[in-house]
Amino acid sequence: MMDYDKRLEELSLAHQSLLTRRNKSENLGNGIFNRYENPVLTAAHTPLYWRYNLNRESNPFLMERIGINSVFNAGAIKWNNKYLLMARVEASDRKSFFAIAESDNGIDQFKFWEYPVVIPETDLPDTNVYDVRLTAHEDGWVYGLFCTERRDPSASPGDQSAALAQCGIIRSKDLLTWERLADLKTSSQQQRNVVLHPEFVSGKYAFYTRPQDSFIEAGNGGGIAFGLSESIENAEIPEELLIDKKEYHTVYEAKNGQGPAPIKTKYGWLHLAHGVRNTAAGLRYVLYVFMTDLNDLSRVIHKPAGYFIAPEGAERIGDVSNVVFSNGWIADEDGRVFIYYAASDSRIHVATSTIDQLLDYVLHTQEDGLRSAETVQRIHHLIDQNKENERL
Ligand code: M1P
Repeated sequence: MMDYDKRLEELSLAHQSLLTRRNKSENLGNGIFNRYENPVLTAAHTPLYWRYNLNRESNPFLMERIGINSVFNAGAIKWNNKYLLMARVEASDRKSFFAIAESDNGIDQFKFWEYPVVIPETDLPDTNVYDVRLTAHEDGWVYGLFCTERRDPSASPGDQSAALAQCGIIRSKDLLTWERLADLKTSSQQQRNVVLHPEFVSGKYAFYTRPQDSFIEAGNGGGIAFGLSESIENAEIPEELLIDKKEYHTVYEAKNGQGPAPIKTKYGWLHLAHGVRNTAAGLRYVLYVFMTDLNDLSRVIHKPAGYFIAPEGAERIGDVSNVVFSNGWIADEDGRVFIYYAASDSRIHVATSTIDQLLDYVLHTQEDGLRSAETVQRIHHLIDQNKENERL
């Protein structure tokens, strides 16, 4: 006969030890950011009382009644001096939802709030919601823009995977209760990775979008776009302007998407985005950084070549392997930046950097030369420079 009390005690101890575990930064890093030893949030971090019916009579085997598969792709915000992640939690039934976890230092001991977030629905219920981007807008609200997915009504009965993705919008003043606004209207059939800019632009709400014409492939969707809407309650973008396009033989040749809302610096807006390329082993998702002009948000003024973060070691393995994805970062008052990135659609990691480091990276790293010969020439140049400076 199973010892209910013993099992409960062991489960609680294991959970407590995970939640109180400290995180350690890697030693050397690349000078741009530091990775950490442990993921900050995983499925195992979800409270036991979300998963187990803790009643000896109705659950004598103390079995999990609701399975949690993964915790990934989190929006992030600093709130009341805590570092908050609004994570995409995916249950074992494949439905994802949002739940907030908080930490005192942003790098470890994240703990979920008691209840997952309740998202009110529109007249057209969402089948699945995911990848929220949080924006503290200058209008005083905190907005969450997320992907709402529903079955494609034009799909044949035999096709049970065709979906339509659009941008859902919620807002809150306390992050506890959320108001649902109308879904964003654009002329694109599919819309994912939509992000609200934190400031008004010409008195309007500004959005980064990613129009595409098929669910998985970007198709003719050209990349990250920018658009303005008169209203947020009934947001509609009449015109999307392509600002960062897909490009042949780069890390964003198949598709790309804006990450979190950009960070304002004295030199321009810092953006974090993901780029996707296709390989024989499937799609590979990496993160890259670029900067847009302070006055003309549609103008990219700096864009270092290649990726900023690519999946490494264990990060490469998960439900959708070879993926890093970020929709949340926090710029702290002291200049530190916490970059929350999910690994392989399974768990969340943190990388830390500073505004100074990110500016140095974005301002002084060369743009993609787009040809092998150019890369070789750049390395030759660097070797010669180091020789001149007697660094060899
Ligand atoms: O599986 C990788 C990612 O795929 C999608 O991103 P994108 O729309 O750019 O292809 C999203 O479903 C994202 O959640 C997921 O991490």
